[in-house]
Amino acid sequence: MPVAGAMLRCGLPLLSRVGGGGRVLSWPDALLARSWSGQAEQHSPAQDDKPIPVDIPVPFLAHNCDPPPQHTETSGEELFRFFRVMNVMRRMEIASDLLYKQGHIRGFCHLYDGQEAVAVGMEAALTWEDPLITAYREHCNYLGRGATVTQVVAELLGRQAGCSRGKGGSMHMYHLDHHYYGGNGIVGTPPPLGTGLAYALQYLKKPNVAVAMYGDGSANQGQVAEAMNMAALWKLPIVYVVENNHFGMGTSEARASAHHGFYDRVGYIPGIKVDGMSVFAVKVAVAHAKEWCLAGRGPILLEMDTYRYHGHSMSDPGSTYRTRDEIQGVRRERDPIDLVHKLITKEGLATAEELKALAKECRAEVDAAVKESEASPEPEEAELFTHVYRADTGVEMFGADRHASRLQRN
Ligand SMILES: Cc1ncc(C[n+]2csc(CCOP(=O)(O)OP(=O)(O)O)c2C)c(N)n1
Ligand SMILES: [Mg+2]
Repeated sequence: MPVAGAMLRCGLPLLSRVGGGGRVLSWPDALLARSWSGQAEQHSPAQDDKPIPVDIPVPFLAHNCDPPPQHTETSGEELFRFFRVMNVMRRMEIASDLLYKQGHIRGFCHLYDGQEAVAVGMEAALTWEDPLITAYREHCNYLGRGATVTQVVAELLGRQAGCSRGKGGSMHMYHLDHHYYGGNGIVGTPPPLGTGLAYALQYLKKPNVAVAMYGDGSANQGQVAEAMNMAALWKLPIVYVVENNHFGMGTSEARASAHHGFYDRVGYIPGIKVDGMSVFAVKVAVAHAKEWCLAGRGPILLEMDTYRYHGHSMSDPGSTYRTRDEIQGVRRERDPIDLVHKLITKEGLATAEELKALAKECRAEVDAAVKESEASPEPEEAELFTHVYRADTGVEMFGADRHASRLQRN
């Protein structure tokens, strides 16, 4: 099959950060820039871009707005890209799990495997000019904003090649140039901080939308409601994305939330419930929500129905408050990578064998990044107090309680 063969020969690095001429690209563009380079003879964009119809079988549920369409189009290029990116994300999380269990990663570490379609589908509908903020389960969101696997894994290992030079660890990933605001360990903070990002967009008259992510467990916090009130009052361009993976640590949504459902709980803010295991449903819903906000209609809420395969964090085996059957059932019936796999084979773009080889390539890519991270040195002792505060504000805080300030000396 010529298209599949050409695609499978694209064994190129997965994520690049900035395209030619320093233009900031969204990751699909960036990925394309890398994937197409040098591939012209093997690869026919015309063939790969042929539209492929996709049905979204799980109905969108809408509250106070029209639902997005139940069908969309994709292309061979997009399908292979989704397949590769989600595979790399999953392998990276599995590798991190192993490194943690071997004692090489310490401290907090929250894995994202199972939820990949949310990060990937969102980025397919956004650009890196649309600010994104999330909580602590963030490794894959950071990848989606253009980071490399090495930047993530080395950070988890506390090495200089990490995105915070090994001094932050999990939950402290940030990419100012790509409008990625982390990485926040305090539950419920992305909605108020994201509302500030949306306020800035409105104030600066930018044609963009802010996206603030939080979980089903965080949704009951007061600060979430306060932020939404302000966003609705001022018609701020913000998409609140609640990743409903059905548990906050070991507490099920049924035990924590008086109202079942998150998309329809804020009377005055429209919302849509989305199959968060389908990268296509997520992409369509986020595109719909972005359009809503850019039309000046104010905030909108998307509930992503998703599932995490690992426990809450590394200290949670994840199987005491849910059954192994439940986890296996989701893997079997709703796995986000499987969905894309099925479409690729159904369309005859590649065989199962070829996709297995492609997945193996993604695994090798992650293994190489782990090796590179392990080879990177730990931060120098002299770096212990650098990058704690931003240096160029003109003000220096000092004292044990950091309450005193003085003008910075040059
Ligand atoms: C203000 C605050 N309270 C409690 C915690 C401890 N905590 C960390 S994660 C978490 C559960 C949050 O669950 P959810 O919002 O559903 O996100 P998920 O972990 O499922 O992605 C809690 C209670 C915290 N980090 N911050
Ligand atoms: Mg949750």
